[in-house]
Amino acid sequence: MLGEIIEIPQLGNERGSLSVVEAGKLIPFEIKRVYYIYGTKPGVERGFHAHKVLQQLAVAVSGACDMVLDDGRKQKTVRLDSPSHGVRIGPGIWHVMSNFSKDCVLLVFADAHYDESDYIRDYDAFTTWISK
Ligand code: T46
Repeated sequence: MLGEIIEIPQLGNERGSLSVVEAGKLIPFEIKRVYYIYGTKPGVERGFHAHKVLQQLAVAVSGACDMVLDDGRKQKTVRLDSPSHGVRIGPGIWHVMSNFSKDCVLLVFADAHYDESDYIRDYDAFTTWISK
């Protein structure tokens, strides 16, 4: 499903909150890499690519940003503004992040190591690739 939201349980008490993402339980893929995007300057947009095979889950663990997801036919905009909600970014989804708050930390779980050859960074190349 385009822009599927995964609810991440909040385990909390008077001491505060704790959330956990377990591979094979909350998300149906192994986690091989975790990265985080932060300090994004006002007005900056990021992404502008799709992945050929990579599966990811993105969570704004602090602050907020928007993500537009595009499967070549439909677009969906998701506001990421909670540590208890993540969006799945499957393969073949063009995505663009924008409207980062100053305090935004976007945490991303990925099922493979970094591989630039998995990126399609040109929108026309993406639409050609997705229609094959
Ligand atoms: C994605 C969205 C949500 C690495 O060397 N290793 C890594 O694991 C990553 C993620 C990036 N890089 C390098 C590649 C570039 O030279 O870091 C630089 C910035 O990456 P990029 O311009 O791709 O960043 P975003 O914010 O446009 O996209 C990132 C991820 O790259 C991408 O996979 O799905 O966040």
